Amino acid sequence: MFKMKSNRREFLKQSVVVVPGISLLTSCANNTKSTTLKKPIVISTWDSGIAVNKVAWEVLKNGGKAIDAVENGAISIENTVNCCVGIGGNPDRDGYVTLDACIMDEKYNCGSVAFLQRIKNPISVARKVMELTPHVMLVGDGAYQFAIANGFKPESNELSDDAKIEYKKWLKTSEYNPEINIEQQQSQQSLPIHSAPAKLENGELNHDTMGLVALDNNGDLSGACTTSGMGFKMHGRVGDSPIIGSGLYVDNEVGAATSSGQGEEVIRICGTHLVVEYMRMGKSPEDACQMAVERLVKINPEKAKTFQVGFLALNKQGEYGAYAIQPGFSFSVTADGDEGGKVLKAPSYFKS
Ligand code: SD4
Repeated sequence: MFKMKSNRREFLKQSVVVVPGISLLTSCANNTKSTTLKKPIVISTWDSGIAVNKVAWEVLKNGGKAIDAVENGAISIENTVNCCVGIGGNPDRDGYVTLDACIMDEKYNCGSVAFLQRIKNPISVARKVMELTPHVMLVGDGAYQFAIANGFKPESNELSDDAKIEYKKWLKTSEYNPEINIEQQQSQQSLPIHSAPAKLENGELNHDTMGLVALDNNGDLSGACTTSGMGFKMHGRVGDSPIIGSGLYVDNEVGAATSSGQGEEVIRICGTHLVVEYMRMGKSPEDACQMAVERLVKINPEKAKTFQVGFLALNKQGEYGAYAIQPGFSFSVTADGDEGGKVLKAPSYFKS
């Protein structure tokens, strides 16, 4: 699925049917925003979410809990080799794959791991942090030790074949020298600090995090977010994905939201918490996502042209929506009555 990334981009270019609001990418449905109560339902980032939703749906359709659905969905993609989630993902500048993940249930319980290496299912470690510790977040070696102590197997830190190829290519063109203080250089030039290129060598945006949120039959919301982060980031860099309120937020009274894209930008506005708060004020999921994007753009409209952030939200009524800064952010929806799932294209602030 992720391996066919360039084909997927082609598919996205060729298959978009533009309708008001959200553009439909598959033939499964023709409305853009749900208006009636839909449950159970699971929505997730990108077209790769279709396969993830399918796994989550197995839990939801049998009356299972949203928290189990989102964890199982996230595990399923962590178990595949792809650019952006799990130990097969693209490494950081120094050649290490470092993973970020978080999970949140219907009772504000949350768990998170960041800068975790050599563990296949960071989302399950995050769940264990949530369930077994008094803490919310464990990072680096501490997270790794905790994982091992809880029965997770240490994996090799050898890069996947795909990641080796990508890393080699990146090293060639980046001429990366670990001695260079990139942050300082950038601040001297008054440029925004990017810890990784916003675009890859082939022009594709440097992301594809898996974030998913679900509403179960019982009416409870939960969410999960998992990623290997921005490819070729600085060693030690942590993005928005494991940060509760940035990459993921769930408020069972109101709704849930997740994000994908340039994590630094999401963090500075506590993006998904903001989306949920807009929904609390009565905004629809899509409007809430749009308002969060507009908040980001307002900070620096010129800089906003250079990066992608997409938000995805689901409210307590089973209504969903998304909005991104740049075109190209897609998401997957699987719901009662639409079990096969559909891929939708999010509207965006910039149109091209
Ligand atoms: C990050 N938000 O590490 C993540 C990157 C991402 O798809 O979205 N990847 O900043």
